[in-house]
Amino acid sequence: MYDWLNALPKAELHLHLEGSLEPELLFRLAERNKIVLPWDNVDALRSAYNFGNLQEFLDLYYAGADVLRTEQDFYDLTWAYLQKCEEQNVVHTEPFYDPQTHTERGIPFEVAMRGISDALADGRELLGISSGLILSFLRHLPEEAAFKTLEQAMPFRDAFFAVGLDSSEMGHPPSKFERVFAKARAEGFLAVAHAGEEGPPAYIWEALDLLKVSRIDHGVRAAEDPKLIQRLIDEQIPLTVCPLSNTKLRVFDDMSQHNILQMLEQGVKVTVNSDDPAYFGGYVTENFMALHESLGMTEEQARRLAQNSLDARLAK
Ligand code: ES4
Ligand code: ZN
Repeated sequence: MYDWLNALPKAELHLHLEGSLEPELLFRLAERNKIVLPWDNVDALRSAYNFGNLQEFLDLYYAGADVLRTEQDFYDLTWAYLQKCEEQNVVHTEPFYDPQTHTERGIPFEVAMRGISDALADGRELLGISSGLILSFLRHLPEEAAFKTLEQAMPFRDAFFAVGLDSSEMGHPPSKFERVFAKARAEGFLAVAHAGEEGPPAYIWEALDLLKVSRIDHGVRAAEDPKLIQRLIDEQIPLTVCPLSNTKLRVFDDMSQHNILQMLEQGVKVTVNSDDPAYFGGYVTENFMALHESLGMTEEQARRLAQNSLDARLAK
C-alpha cells in the first residue's frame, strides 16, 4: 500500500518550510554557521520531539529555525523539501514560510525570500514541480507587525501569491488580522488561514467572513458545528488537514479518533498534508499511510483525497 500511495500524483497545500528542517540538516547548518546547539547530537534533538500541545511544538520550531542564517541555508532547506516532493509524487506544492520568524532575529527580509524563491524556481525548472509561496503572518504578534511584514514583501510581490496566518491560535482569533488581510487582498493576494486546529469553530467562521479566505488550514474542529460543516460542503471550501500533526500535537488522542474520513464521506473537500514533516514523523505519503493503517482508508478514498488536493490548488 505504501508504494501505491506514494505513486499517486498529489498536491501539498499545507507545509511550513521551517517545519521541513530535518535534524541532520539542522546540525549541518549549525556547524556551517558556527552555532553551538543545546542538543548533543541528532538523536538527542529527535528525542525532544514530544509535544503536549501546539505551543510546546512551536517553542522548538522557532529554536530550530535559528540555524537558518544565509540565503544558501534557505535554499538548501527548500531544495531538500522539493526532493522529498519528487520522491513522493507531489507534483504541486504551496508552502508557507514565516518571514517574522527570521526578521525578528535580525535576518534581513530578502535573505529568506531570495533563498526560498530561487529553490522553488529551480524546482519548477529541474524537477517539474509547480509551486506557489504563501507568506504567513505570526498571529501571536500584533497586527501592526503583520502590516510591516506585508510592506517589506511588496518589492517581492511576484514571489508569492497568497498570505496566511499561523502560530499560536488560542487567544489570537482571525478578527485580530482583519485589516491587514483586507490590505493584502486589495493588493491582489489570495488568503488562507490556520483555523480550528486548537481554536473553536467560531475562528473558522471568522476566517471565512472577516479574512475572506479561499481555504482553511486544519479546520478539524468544524466537525463540532453542523451549520459550519454544511457551509463548507455547500461552498466546497477546502480544508488542508494534517493527520500526523494532529496526533503529535494532541488535537486527537489517537489516529483512530481522527475525523478526516468522516468529513470526506460527508462531502467536505478535505486534503491530506504534512504540516511540519521533520517534527511530526513523516511527509505526505506517511500521512496517507497512517490513515490507511488506523482508519482503514481504502484506495478509492485515497484517490478522492489526492484528487481533492489537485482541485484545491490556488497557485497557477
Ligand atoms: C504550525 Cl501545526 C502549526 N500550527 C500553527 N502554526 C504553525 N507553524 C508551524 N506549524
Ligand atoms: Zn500548519
